[in-house]
Amino acid sequence: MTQGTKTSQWIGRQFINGDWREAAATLENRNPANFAEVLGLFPRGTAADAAAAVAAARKAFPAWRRTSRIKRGELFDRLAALIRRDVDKLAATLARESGKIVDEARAEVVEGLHMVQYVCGTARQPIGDCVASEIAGKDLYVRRKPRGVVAVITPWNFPFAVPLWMLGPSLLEGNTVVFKPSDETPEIGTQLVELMIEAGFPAGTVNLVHGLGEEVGDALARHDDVDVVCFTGSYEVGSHIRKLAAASDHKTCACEMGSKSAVIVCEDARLDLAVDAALLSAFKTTGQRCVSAGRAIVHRSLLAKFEAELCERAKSLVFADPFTKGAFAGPLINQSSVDKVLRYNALAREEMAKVLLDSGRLDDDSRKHGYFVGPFIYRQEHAPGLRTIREEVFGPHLAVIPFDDDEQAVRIYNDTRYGLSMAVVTEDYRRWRFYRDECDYGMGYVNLPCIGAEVHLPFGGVKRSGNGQPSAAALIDSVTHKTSFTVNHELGITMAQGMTAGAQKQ
Ligand code: UN1
Repeated sequence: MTQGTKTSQWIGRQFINGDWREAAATLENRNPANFAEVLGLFPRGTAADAAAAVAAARKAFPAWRRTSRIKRGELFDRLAALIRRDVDKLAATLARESGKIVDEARAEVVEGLHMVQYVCGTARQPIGDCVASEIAGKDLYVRRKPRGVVAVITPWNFPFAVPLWMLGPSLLEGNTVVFKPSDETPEIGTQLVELMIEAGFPAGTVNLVHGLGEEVGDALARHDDVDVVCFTGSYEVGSHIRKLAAASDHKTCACEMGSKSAVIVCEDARLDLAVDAALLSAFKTTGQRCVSAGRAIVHRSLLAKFEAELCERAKSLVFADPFTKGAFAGPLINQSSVDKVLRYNALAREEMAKVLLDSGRLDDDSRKHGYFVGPFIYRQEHAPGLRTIREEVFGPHLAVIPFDDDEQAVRIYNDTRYGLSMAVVTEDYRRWRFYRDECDYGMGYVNLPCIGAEVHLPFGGVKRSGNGQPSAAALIDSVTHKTSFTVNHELGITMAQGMTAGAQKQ
């Protein structure tokens, strides 16, 4: 498609109670690599649509939770086959509307597939424990039960894998769901639901509502018949959702929010590996992973070499249309992201940083219609009160912060209100153990970037990065309730804790 062309190829619909529904109003879905291109129109859902979807999910819940867990799991097996069939189509949609380069978009589809495979395998795993009682004639069981209706509110930067991190465990455990994809990536969300329908998920178990966070997202978080809200996105929105959810007595949230993740380069680090780790962590996905590194915390003895190599390599990275061969990353998602990143780049200068590389807005002929911004790298000595080395930017903006000893590196690392992902580059097993234990994070890495987690691990952070309810494999804990169940096999009653059963006949 040539730049400047305006088309409306795709008309999205909502899926409620087993029916595709048109919406009264629509929103445009634009290509971030060429904002003149309208990829399609999709529904601007309302609070009433959200309520209808919650009612459908509630209605479907009793039959779904009574369905055999193995049968529920088998639907995920079918879904896996459909994702494999459509992997190229899904990757293309994802790349087009999120701006993620197509090779990475494919990796994300594969990550979603891995989650589906994990969920399918988990169907045959125990749903609880059998534990001993003080009384020989009693059996004690711990059993997970579904919570009910789960609202799944997901971001544009991982619009296929993150929904599956949440939809998978929720549905497997017997919950029903209302899924609200980001308004930046409605089409891939719709394609995922289409595949789920084709796989055979019954009407009402999966409902899809599109629209704006402040309209549909808020309505779901507020709705009294939603039991769990699963959210991934910014700290500001996550904290707003948690407050809305707290107004009802029973509702819980699993929130994965912002970060100021870091790669720590120790004095014994292999320089080539450290530079690779920093480049991937800071600039892959144009710095728009929630785990992207905004900081490289580097031992002073390596500083000059590290900075020179890092900038040299960063200059050669290609930020281009997602379908360009050899591209390393694509555009930012929208104009407000561009404004935010450029504002933080300027703020680094105001905070007296030494700017090492400022690629700025990339607006040559091939990129002037897209939201392209290149790497910004600066050296900043750690000091109290500096904003750029503490706040999340969500773009290709990297501070190099020198340190002199490991204790200081840990203090620098922990000096932000976030705690999501941390990588340490070292050859010394005593050293990485120290960082492992002293840094605040949800995902830790040694001799790797701080991005690239696998689905069978818990994914979530501490401080402002999360509320202690990680997703991916660990989401099962958030969407189930652990119940105890005690069965007496004796003819009379013997109480635990040595309590006498006074009411009984002697
Ligand atoms: C996100 O950063 O928003 O760990 C999700 C990773 C990916 C998921 C990232 N598996 O980088």
